[in-house]
Amino acid sequence: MAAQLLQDKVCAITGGVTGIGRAIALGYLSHGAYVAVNHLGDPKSCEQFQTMLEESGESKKEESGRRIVEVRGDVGDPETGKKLVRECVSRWGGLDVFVSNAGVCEFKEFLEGRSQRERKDEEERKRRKGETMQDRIREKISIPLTTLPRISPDLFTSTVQTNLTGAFYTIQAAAQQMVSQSQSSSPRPHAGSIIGISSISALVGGAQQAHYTPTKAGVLSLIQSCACALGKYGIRCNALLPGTIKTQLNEKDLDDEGKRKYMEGRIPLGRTGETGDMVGPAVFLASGELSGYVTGAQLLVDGGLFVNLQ
Ligand code: RM4
Repeated sequence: MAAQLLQDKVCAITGGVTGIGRAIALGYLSHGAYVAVNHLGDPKSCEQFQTMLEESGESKKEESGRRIVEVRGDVGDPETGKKLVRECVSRWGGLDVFVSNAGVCEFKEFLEGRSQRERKDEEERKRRKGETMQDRIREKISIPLTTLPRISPDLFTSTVQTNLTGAFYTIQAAAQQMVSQSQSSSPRPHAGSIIGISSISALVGGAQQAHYTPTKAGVLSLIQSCACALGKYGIRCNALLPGTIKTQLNEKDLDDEGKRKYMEGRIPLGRTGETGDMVGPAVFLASGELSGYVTGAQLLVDGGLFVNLQ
């Protein structure tokens, strides 16, 4: 049996039934932890949680004896984080590790108008149709500014609500519990580890992510301040910065061969990431034995993408 680096640790994770969250939740389970998995509670997420029960073998056990449990709710609702923490305390007696992972990213142009790619495709079509350069230039400047939806106020607000406001509410609820544990007469072996899933996009921009990158920069900054605020209780707060990891968030984006090849070409390790690549770093930051003096840190998990200028 692989080393159980999180034996009987109580862990909670938001957005834990798909992508990076799912991989970390199942990874923690495989290291001997108890895991409370938050998801939105829509039929698809409920189904995805059921497949996690099967995949982990926990479905064979009585519900009360399982090491994994679901907690439904939108992280943008301040009550969801509190509910998630309460479930851990009532079921397993406390909370050791909290992973703020829930996030959304719908690729969208910042402004209306045709994207670079659409213009190129259009150009090519016209060139093949033998249209002159003059015709094409005349065409270019006459394209009405209504074709491609830009980032709407609703999309901006909902992205911030889930990615940043949700992180704030859920991390605050977890910290509240960890502080009260650290001041109780029987404190837990380690005061607690809080992990914020930020992104390489906290450090660099994305032409179709102007609503998204500020939220990831926000999560990184939130974690840095939490490290300052909670250090006196022995609680550690660190950020993981995934690069381009293949998940449901970028499936459509990376389906575009041009875009995928461009990303792969920019990554020194030569491939986009798998969700499993996030498990080791998440176990490292969760374990008081492995990272007991690590707090306020940001760990890129990107195959070298960030540093690769040339
Ligand atoms: C990440 C980063 C990746 C993108 C995903 C959706 O934060 O921006 O490049 O594919 O989000």
